[in-house]
Amino acid sequence: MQRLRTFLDHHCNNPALVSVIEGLMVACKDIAYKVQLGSLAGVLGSAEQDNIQGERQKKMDVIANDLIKYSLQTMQPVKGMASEEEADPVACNPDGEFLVLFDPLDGSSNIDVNVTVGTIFSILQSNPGDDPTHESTYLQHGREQIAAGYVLYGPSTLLVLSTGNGTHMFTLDPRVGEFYLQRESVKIPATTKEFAINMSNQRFWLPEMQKYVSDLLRGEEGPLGKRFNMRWIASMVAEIHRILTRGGIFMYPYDSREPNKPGKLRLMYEGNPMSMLVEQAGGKASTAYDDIMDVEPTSIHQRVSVVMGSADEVDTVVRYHAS
Ligand code: AHM
Ligand code: MG
Repeated sequence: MQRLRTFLDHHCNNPALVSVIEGLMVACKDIAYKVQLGSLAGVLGSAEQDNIQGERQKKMDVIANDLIKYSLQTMQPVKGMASEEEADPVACNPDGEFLVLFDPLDGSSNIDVNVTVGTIFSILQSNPGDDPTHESTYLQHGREQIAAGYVLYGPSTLLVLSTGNGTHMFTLDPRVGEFYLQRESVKIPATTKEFAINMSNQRFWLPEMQKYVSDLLRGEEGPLGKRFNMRWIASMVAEIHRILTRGGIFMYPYDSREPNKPGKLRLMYEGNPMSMLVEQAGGKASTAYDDIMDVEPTSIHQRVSVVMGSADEVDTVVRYHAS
């Protein structure tokens, strides 16, 4: 079995980047340990405060955010960071070369019911002269990411990573504290019969999305000609992990409740890194109109409509929106 470090030494020709990924994994192993202890570590429940998005934070959102933040602040190659849980970007080493954006605990509304949660991260190259405290420094397109990944805290703790050369999965052996290669260059099947969407929001979607989902629910008798199965975990990391493992389509689309905030998910902490992982595995990631990684970022906390997974099914959704 190949250790993460050995794999990265062979696959990533950038020692500074490898050291950042390894440093992030130290923080993530700590998060995994606390998540596993749950109530025994006193980490479940609400933090009784809201984040910048106006969402109630869980205790573990704050703990995970602080663990990653403090770890990034000690890394020499990191110039600055932006977090879903922080109002403003945070400066690290002024001579650093990377910017790290992260969702410290995606799916945290599930934590009290012991369902899989995860940390999502995106790594960008900083430009000389960039001010790491300024939002504009971080506003690069998804295509400019030099690495993206997530760590899944489920029955096993997994790292799923891309440095632009395929998407690879690693499993943590908690007995020795090492990640080992589980699957190299995963491939998402192009076709699928499994979809994931929060159906309770149906009346708020665009008419095109309502039509697609209603056609899909008609099964073999509908225009899509096949019977679909539905899954909704309410934890994007877990849904995307299922899709990377066996295919599927995940959608959190445009929503009329938030005309200026397309959908719920965040472009920089969720949309872009997950799009890189999905595309590097042969899948597609779209807003329903454009590739997510081509969306022009205008704010670090901006939202984006998300349709990603098996390539043919994403194409079908895009076709519904083109007509
Ligand atoms: P979070 O980052 O605050 O946890 O929010 C994102 C999560 C995603 O993981 C998941 O797909 C979605 O919110 C679930 O939303 P819903 O509450 O509509 O089921
Ligand atoms: Mg999230």
